[in-house]
Amino acid sequence: MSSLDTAEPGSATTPPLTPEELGLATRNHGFLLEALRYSVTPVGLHYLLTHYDVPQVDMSTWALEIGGLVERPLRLTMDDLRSRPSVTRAVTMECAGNGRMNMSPRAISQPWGVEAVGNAEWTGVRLSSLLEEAGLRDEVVEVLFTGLDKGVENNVKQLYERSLTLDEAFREEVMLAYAVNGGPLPPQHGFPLRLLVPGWYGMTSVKWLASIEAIDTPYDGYQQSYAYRLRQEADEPGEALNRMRPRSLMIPPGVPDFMTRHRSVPPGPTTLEGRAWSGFAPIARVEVSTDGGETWADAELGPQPDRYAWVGWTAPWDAKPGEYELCVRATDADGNCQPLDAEADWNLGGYACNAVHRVTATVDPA
Ligand SMILES: Nc1nc2c(c(=O)[nH]1)N[C@H]1C(S)=C(S)[C@@H](COP(=O)(O)O)O[C@H]1N2
Ligand SMILES: [Mo]
Repeated sequence: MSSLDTAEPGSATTPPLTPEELGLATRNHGFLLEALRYSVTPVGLHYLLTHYDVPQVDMSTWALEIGGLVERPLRLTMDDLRSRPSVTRAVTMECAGNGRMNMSPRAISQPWGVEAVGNAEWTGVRLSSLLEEAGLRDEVVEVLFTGLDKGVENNVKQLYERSLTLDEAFREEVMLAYAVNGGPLPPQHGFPLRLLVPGWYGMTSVKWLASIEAIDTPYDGYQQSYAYRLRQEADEPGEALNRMRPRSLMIPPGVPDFMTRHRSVPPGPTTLEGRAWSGFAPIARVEVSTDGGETWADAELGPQPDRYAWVGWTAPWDAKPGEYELCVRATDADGNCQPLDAEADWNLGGYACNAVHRVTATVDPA
């Protein structure tokens, strides 16, 4: 059996899509490339990924428990959380499996194209302030976040859980979010409360948060020590995923063919545009190509109001009649860049495939 977003070792295969993958693709959705026009993604257009079922939450009994190796265990209701100082930040979140469909052979899992991303304005409470209030004991090395949702993956029955090291947990931009784009979290995005770790792939931003536990040994549960790791072979431990690699996407110009999404573009001067992000460092450069990646020209970068939000880019294009393969690639300030094709980053789980975005287009005769 396949498992969502966390391909089992040895399950990598080639097309056609399986019925299970199609089933996952209808439960979980990507965002729409034309929605790159909005800096803040409307909530309904934000990508969605849920491993199991969206849990039912009874707000008359729900409270966040903060316990484990702490001086003062806390039990916080939504009113308690909302009465604390709040922070709001625009944050780009992307699934670690984004780009998986471009890898060959591909992992059997949620079959993402390049659309597993969104940039929303999240509001909540700084995680560090709550951890300070609870008081971590000296022996604590990690904090564990447990969601309310349960399921089975590769025969392992589990609650959805992930941990963070103390360095990450105390980063000032890490928050527990109870609102998105000014409204309460919708059920599918983690109502009533989720962890939000800006800069990291989405798997670590645990939805439907029930508890936070301070622990004295690194957490080795399924979603941490088995899933979300880069490996070539099934029997190697692999390397844990964390930050988002740089990626840029373009608003496909012109109009699409219904089935293939191939574009028809009217001739004449136009502007290519889109957005770019990286979890490692600010975006330093975006380049576009109209010839499939043979030659590149620098795009102009827009303002970056929030370090962890994507940045807009534009590039002029004088579209002459003909056939084109439009490409865009981003480089961050650490020098991380996007590979030309997906082969370079092939891995068994189909993670972190940030190959350049390609859009084919026909510029019609005048
Ligand atoms: N409790 C819980 N948290 C979760 C998940 C989940 O299945 N259960 N999915 C994770 C994954 S893999 C991703 S990519 C993001 C997706 O967040 P979104 O659906 O709000 O876009 O949530 C993460 N948090
Ligand atoms: Mo994900």
